Amino acid sequence: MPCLLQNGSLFLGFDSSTQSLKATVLDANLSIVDSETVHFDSQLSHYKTQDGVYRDPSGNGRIVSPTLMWVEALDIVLEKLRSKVDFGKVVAISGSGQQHGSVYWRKGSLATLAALDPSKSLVAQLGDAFSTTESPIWMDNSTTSQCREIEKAVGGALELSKLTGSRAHERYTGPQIRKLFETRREIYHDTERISLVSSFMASLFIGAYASIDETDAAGMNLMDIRLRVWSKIALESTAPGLEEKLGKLAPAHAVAGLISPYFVRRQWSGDNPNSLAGLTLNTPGDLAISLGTSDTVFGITTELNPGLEGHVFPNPVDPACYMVMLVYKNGSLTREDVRNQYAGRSWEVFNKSLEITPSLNDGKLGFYYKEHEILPPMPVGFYRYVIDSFSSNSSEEMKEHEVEEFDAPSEVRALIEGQFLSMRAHAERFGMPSPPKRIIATGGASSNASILSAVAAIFGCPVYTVQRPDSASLGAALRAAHGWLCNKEGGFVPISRLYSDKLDKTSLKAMLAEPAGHKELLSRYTLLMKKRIQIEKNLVERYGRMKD
Ligand code: ADP
Ligand code: XUL
Repeated sequence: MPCLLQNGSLFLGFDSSTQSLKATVLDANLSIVDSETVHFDSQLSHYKTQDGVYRDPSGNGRIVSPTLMWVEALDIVLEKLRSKVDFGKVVAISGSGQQHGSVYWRKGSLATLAALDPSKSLVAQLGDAFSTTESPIWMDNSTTSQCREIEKAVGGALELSKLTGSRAHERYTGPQIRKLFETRREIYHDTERISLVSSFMASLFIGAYASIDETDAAGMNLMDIRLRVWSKIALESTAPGLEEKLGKLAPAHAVAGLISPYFVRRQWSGDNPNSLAGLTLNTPGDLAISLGTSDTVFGITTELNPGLEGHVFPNPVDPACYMVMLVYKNGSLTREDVRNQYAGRSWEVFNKSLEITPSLNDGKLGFYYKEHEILPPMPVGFYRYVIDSFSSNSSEEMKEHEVEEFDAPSEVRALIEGQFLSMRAHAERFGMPSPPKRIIATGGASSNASILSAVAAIFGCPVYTVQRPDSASLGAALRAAHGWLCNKEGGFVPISRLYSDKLDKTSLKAMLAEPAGHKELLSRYTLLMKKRIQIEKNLVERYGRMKD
């Protein structure tokens, strides 16, 4: 393709996610030339994480990751890349981090960052750089009281959502900072700068504190979503003296600094926003489903309409519109748990179970919350129901009874159907396209064709995938190229100019994975979805964490 990008140049994208650090290298034709992964549990086993995290054994919901592990992962991935990629050709770098996670730099660390010695590893030089060595991450659920305090201080949950794009959520960085201030004040005061995972990783590249990007900042409950500046009232409701610890915000399309004469670094962002870029999502009828450690559903919109459910973020690649998203904590790790219990620890057996059980599962509905769920806000627990009058044409007439357990294959189908019925119901309620024109699936589990076939049947639309399931690092590499182009042209240019009518010649091309299921089945799923939502409402009333 005639290159807007300089021939021979390379663009590097990273994704520091829950379970691994991934890297993707794109050439000037936007073809993938290399990709590397460092898996935390297995390749950095001395940190003794499970799924990349530490879960507090007391059951208080505290979930953190060792900050230094992310640093060491970067050392390793750069080593791996160095053996295959000519770093001299890399002209731009960008990256993503798991959203919401935070890093606390000790006083004096700016000087350490500025004096990093390239002949030594990063991990050898940053051992003392953090005021707390453990970073709270998006899976954490230990800040419920801080969430309620912050909501109360700004005038209620809906007010906070209108102000920042979301009501207060335990994993959001503002409530996490408030908890640190309330419970470990000396650490808060010893902190010079608070980074998100994205700006933290960027800081390692530029040897200075990188600004927090506006899109990722929307996952903190601290930024005014309309004005894209820190909100004074949200800051004051969180902790004193916070603004100076956060530094300035940077627009998502800004180039934040030079790494060396060769490298231009583009603003880093959250993993879901970068996935939106990597999936080239630019049509309002498109919906993306990411099946990674978390499950997320996201799309784009031109209207700003925040409510109590879901989240609104600035669109990282188009300043004129927004990204809307739903997030599930019970994603891949819960599927692994059910696979281990009911499918002999094997994806093959898991998929076989989906093949041998009928669509709609004979009215067996399951709710599997291995972790505290975000959507709906439910504590840990598994619930199973059988619909008695399953052939009825009205969900109100369908009656259900609770059971202890299903047969093993039905457990698998109940888990998979349950997740996508829930996604469809909440996505419709949130005003996302229904039915979508198409779904683009990404994340580790999007490589599973049996799961994608259930998605196509339940949503009633075709499902597409991209070449590699790690769209966050791919999107980061694309954004690196976009940053380079904006820099060259001296201002913002739409990202689609990079690929416009040549998308099918690039590694970003979406490929049809599953055609839409048939119409009659879709209408039965619609009834089952309504029934599921009624049962879910009852469960939330009985056990839920947030009843408003
Ligand atoms: P993250 O980026 O959040 O760390 P990934 O997108 O890399 O996560 O996804 C990792 C998950 O992918 C694993 O936890 C695993 O359960 C899931 N996965 C990998 N292969 C399959 C498969 N064939 N079927 C279902 N899930 C899979
Ligand atoms: C998004 C969220 C998760 C993390 C996973 O709000 O909490 O999707 O970004 O890395």
